[in-house]
Amino acid sequence: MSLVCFPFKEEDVSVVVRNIECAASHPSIAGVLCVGFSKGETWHAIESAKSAIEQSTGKSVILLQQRRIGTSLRGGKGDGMNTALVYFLDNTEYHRLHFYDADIVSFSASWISKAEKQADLDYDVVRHYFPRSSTDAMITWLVTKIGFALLWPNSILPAIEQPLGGELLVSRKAAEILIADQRVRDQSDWGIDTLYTFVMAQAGLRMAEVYVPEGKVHALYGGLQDLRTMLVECFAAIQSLRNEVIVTESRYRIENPRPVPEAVKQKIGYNIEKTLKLLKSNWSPRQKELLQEYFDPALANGMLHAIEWPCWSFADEEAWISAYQKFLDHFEKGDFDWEELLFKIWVARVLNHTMKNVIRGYDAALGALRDLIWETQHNAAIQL
Ligand code: GDX
Repeated sequence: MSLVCFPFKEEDVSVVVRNIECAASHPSIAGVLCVGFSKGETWHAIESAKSAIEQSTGKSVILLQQRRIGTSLRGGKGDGMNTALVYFLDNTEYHRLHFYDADIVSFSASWISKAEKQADLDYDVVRHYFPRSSTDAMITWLVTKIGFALLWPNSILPAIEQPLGGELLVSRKAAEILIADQRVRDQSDWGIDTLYTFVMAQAGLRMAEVYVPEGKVHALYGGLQDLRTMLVECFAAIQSLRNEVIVTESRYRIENPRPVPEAVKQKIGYNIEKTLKLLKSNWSPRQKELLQEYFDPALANGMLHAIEWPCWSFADEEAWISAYQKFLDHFEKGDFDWEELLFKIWVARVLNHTMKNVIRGYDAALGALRDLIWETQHNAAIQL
């Protein structure tokens, strides 16, 4: 029997409670673990609903506040997920642990069944992937997948569809490997998904990806500003791993995707109007100096022009790969100017993708993203 963990902060309580009830009702699930950032409104709503769900399903609902497991980085989702790993390993009646974001409106029993069925074939890790809009997942595509392709082109990492996905199943073996790793325990922030995925590949775990055709419907972003902290923490996680090597092969299997639903194809993942203003915000003299000292002149000049008038044509695929390598060498997390430069250059890149590729339709946009990963991986591999 398995355990489901929902890490949560503050979310729509009706969605969270419904998801807990849905997981607890599943025949493969013996317990639902809710790991809260703090004892806020969502915590109290779960506390009130807990005994009714336990009575109606006959399963345990455990409510825990996340422990401070990392010591140096911001305490966030990483501490929440690692708290769940520790609980799972201490409670040996559970054989597998599932993670799901608590705010998924489209969550259903089939998400659990799919992962369980795949794990029955002796996979250590089963990850869910789903259709996404062509302007969604811009950290996944431009930061994580690019970083994996540049740094470990011959590993399975660039092939993983959604390496940052918060929906996955781990076996006891995978959980033991993850929590024994100091790098994982230290990654208490948004970088946790990167660390889990990286360590799974480095340890040669058997990994599968299952497809969820209905997609992940969840709380949406406004402007790209909402993603700034996640961007910085996900990039810093990749940067912290840049000198690592992967020598083991992992067994890897992926379920074929289905046609993408029209609603997903037509969705715009962020607010473009709000985002345009970000190009001219928060500039300091030092950011301009760093830009001119470290980055290609065409990109530096383009960014400086964008202070006067929103423009993005300079932030093409090639410019992003070149800038990414400069960031890998010089970026300093916690330094406001470096963080702002990473953020604004990424914003320009996302706008360039939107205006150049997305405008040509969903298939062209996804094709451009896939080509970028393929080319980057290929170029990095021949330079090894
Ligand atoms: N315990 C705990 N502590 N839970 C947290 C924290 C925290 O500090 N921060 C967020 N959560 C919960 C949140 O309530 C939700 O259930 C889940 O974690 C995901 O957070 P959300 O703000 O909805 O993240 P978002 O922007 O949807 O990103 C998620 O999907 C990304 C993706 O699929 O691309 C999240 O799982 C990312 O890690 C993932 O990269």
